[in-house]
Amino acid sequence: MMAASAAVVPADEDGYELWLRYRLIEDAGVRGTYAGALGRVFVQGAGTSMVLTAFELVRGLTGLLGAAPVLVSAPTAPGTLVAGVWAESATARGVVTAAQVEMAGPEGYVLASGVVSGVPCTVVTSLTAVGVLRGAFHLLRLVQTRKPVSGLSSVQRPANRLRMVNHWDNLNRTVERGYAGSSIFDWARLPQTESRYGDYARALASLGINGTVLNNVNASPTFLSTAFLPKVVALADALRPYGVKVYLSAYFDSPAALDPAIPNGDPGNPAVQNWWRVKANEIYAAIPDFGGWLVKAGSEGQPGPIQYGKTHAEGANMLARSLAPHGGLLIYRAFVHGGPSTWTEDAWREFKPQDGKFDANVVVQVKNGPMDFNPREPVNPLLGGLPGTNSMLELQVTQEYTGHSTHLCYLVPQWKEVLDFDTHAAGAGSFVRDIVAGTTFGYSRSGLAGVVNFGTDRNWTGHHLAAANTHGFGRLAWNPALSAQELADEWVTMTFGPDPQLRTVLTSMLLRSWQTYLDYTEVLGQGYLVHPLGDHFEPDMAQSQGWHRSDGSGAGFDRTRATGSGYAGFYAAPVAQTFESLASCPDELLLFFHRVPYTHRLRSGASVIGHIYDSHFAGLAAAIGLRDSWRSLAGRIDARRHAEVAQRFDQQVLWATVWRDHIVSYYFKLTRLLAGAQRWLQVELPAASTVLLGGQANQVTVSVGNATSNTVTAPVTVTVPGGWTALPGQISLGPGALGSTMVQVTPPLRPAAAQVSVTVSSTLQVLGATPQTVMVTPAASRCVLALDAGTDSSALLTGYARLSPATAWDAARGFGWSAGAPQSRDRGGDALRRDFCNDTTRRVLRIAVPAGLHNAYLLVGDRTVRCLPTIVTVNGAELARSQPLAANVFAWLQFNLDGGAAGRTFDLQLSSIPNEHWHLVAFVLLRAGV
Ligand code: GCV
Repeated sequence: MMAASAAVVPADEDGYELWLRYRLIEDAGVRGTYAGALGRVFVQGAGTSMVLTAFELVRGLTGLLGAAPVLVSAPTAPGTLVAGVWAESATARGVVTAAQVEMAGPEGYVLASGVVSGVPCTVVTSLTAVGVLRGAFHLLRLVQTRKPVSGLSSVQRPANRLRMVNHWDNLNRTVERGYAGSSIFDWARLPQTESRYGDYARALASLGINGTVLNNVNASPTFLSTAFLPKVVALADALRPYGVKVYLSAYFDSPAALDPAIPNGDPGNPAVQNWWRVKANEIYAAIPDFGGWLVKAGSEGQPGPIQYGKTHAEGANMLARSLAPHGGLLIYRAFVHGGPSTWTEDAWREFKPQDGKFDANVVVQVKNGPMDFNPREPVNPLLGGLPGTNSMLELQVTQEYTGHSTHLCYLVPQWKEVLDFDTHAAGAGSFVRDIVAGTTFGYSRSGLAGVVNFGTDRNWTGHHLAAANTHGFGRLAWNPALSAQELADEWVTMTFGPDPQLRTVLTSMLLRSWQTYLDYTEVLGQGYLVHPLGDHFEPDMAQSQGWHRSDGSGAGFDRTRATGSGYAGFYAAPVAQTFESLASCPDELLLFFHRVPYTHRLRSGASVIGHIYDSHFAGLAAAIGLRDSWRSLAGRIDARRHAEVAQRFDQQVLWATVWRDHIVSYYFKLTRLLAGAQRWLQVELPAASTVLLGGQANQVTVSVGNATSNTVTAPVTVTVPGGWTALPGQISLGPGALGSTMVQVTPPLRPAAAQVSVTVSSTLQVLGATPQTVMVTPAASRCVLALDAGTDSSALLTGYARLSPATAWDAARGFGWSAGAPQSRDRGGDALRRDFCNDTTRRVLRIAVPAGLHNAYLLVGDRTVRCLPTIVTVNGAELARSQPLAANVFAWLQFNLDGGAAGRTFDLQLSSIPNEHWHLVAFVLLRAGV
């Protein structure tokens, strides 16, 4: 049942339908076969979920078959599709036995072909209406993927009881680690609902997801306020018919935050316990099937029981007891960590001693790895390490460390490795998939949670191909036995159609994308190679050194029991031994567990350093291969989606180059070893050289490395934007040598963020030559006012005046804060961008502007954290507003200030969106026309 490859380019699509696309089956014969089996629809059973079932079947079949199915009230003609709750459908009972439907359970369903009163029928049935709805989606999936619908006898019972998505969505609609626009939940407009909520629910229901946590685990207490409850009720009502329960993330100290009479969140305080009981009663009165609370406690600034001298079990149980009378769950995260040296040990040390002490309605939610969601980590030893505690697995669908919505990184192969990992926790065959399904230790509640990647972008996930991860997560939560190949092919076919060439190419792209990402970003399991506090997108080996530990004398972090942190010993004996021993530790996790010399040989025969170099060159080549494969699909995919994804692949190749160059150059600088198949030159603009003074010549240092076995003498050139001038430098470096040279760059006076690239004019390949952003700020001598904002003591840019929180308005000085001091931060780095003033409250910067028209420029950004808008208003009029900026991206805002005939002062009010920080890095005033 294959369709012919696309002869005409399909019509443009925006991706909104996700995998629920029901395009006409082109082959008339195939279409006829399906129409013959499913052309008549008989829905039996009452309630909203059954109405939705009928709606979905009609919608799907109409699209696929090109004609609406005939709705019938009895199976009197062959080819009737019967969808009914088993107890309410005599027809279903005629085909499906009680034993079958019981086997599927209340959440599952049965698809069966049979004959009723001589009439051949296809039956979708379940003990519940929601089960029938899920079955309807399954049946449509069969048609979408051109699978047979005859001879069906399929009992579908979910492997996991909890199949949840977690939103890290905030009150102001920002999304922590979200890369697809804003939060889909419009809290300001709720309880007014919108059609997108229904479409969201359909998408979840089609995968069998049965729970959603609506808000970020870094939770605002407001979500539990009484005033907020109607909003949650509205969403619960919208999602209920689709079988999706709502849960809320709860702030541990909510009682103190919401009730002025309660001093803290101490679980031992009866007033606190009572507050939670009353809160649970209030919520359940409004939402009788409310799922429960998810809690991040004692982690990354969130309060928790330890600060009150209580254990995690005591804290969790106190909360759980308020939910228990209502059948609610308390999901308690095990993500706790201290600094880099004990990071991987902390969760084990805090949770392992508590095993068996948690109440029955507590589920401990454990991330797949012990660090965070790095591209590769060993399986978290708490999975299998808590036999006496209900546990569930937390995966990250949103691509925090795996390329945001820029890189294609299909995570199902990674998740399969986790699910299929044998922990040996209860002897051989103790797979993670069975532990979280609850069967290994007899958990009463357990399952999977995925930090989801949905946002307000029209296609939900930013990158069209990122929806493959959403789909794969949901399907694995239902059935972890599905293979990555099956899931990739299913998603591709549902999302882009059944063209065989397209399916082959795109499925293969998905399946190799994680390994490709690992090859250009990762180093033998080291974990963090990004700035630990930042956006987790760009490489930053220097800032993550405490985590990866590689230095000139060796690579890796010793986590053995014998000589290291002892982490390897947390696993069950055979696994612990495998990781402990250098001889048996898998190479892909080598540097997570061991510290070795760079000359250490891997199983491939390559040295560690040779592997680091070669795998990163190969990774970039593979990323280019992904881009080329996508380009080869032009004409087989609608032009709009093809072009949008093609743009992302261009970016991916650019960033893969940045990653390769960063990692390879870093290790060459550390080791000066030549190894592997590649030889190259490397150039680098040290951070200080990426700030240029406008309107004057800058002597810029360029570092150069010669990773070849010959002496290299060559000019070092700079490509600059129009209106700039640049004079080259020259290097002469022996084999394996590092050196530097100066180039001269003169940008125009005006502030700008501009792209330059530095390279060595040589036939050798040059790493570090991709264009990079330099910041131009006017030479202070040419400015009316030049302020470097930040802390009281950090370095200042030459000639710039300090603007710190302590700089109160002073008429003689002509600038300063006029009503309350802001905060400041120092992130380290170059003098200009290292530090800034900031606040979540509006602050006023008063500026004396001399007579005449002036251009004001304000630099915003943060080296480590992304920035939401900084808004400048004067007398209520908005003069400038920055776009949201990724970490380490800076932008100049510009507006005019007219000093009139005699000069005047302006009060610049600085603010952001609610609860977010504005940023001020520098302020410059130039006379207009200069
Ligand atoms: C929700 C990491 C992420 C944080 C996230 C945290 C968590 O630290 O970078 O953004 O916060 O994990 O899972 O709680």
